[in-house]
Amino acid sequence: MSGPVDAPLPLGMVWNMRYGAEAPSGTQPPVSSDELWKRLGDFLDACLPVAESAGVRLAAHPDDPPMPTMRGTPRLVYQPALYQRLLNLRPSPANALEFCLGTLAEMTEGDLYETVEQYSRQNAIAYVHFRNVRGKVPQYHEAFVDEGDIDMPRVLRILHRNGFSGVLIPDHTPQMTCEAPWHAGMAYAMGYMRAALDALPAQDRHPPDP
Ligand SMILES: [Mn+2]
Repeated sequence: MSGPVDAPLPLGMVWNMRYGAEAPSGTQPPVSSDELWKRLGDFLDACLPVAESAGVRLAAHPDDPPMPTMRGTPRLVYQPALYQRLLNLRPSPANALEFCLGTLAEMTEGDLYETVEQYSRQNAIAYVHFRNVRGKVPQYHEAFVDEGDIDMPRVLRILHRNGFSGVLIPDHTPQMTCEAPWHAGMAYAMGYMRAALDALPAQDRHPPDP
């Protein structure tokens, strides 16, 4: 692959965000995957003790789109198994996952339902990005919540069976042609989520926290 996908990031930018307004011209030097994982370890060493003492869970989103590299920069979590590497790097209740179903479904390896099983059984999911897609990298489309490749009620059944009691939030959806293109898509997803939760078999439901 070549072109803009491989163009290195300018200094002072991280993806589409500028963090250094006074940065000189030029591009960021390359960094290895091992170095990036080492930096993540350093970050977690600094943040986890504070999070643990404050009762906060750090929740890592997978890299979206889940490619091994983007613009010459390696990415951390671009296959489902790499979530386990992140958890194993610094095991802690505060080192948890922002479990983005859409991004996980875009990944080329693994079975999505086994992935939900694996991480919910470990109580590693802090919260869920509830969205759907069709296809996998590099060819995929973001879809409405009920028209993608993921069987969303099946995901909910696994989460409930494993006692997940965290939050589901809608993630990006296609925009509709109306006066509130973004909010209409969100409302559609929210209504779907409410109905899907109501439709869960009673025996799968986790009792509410005391
Ligand atoms: Mn997401």
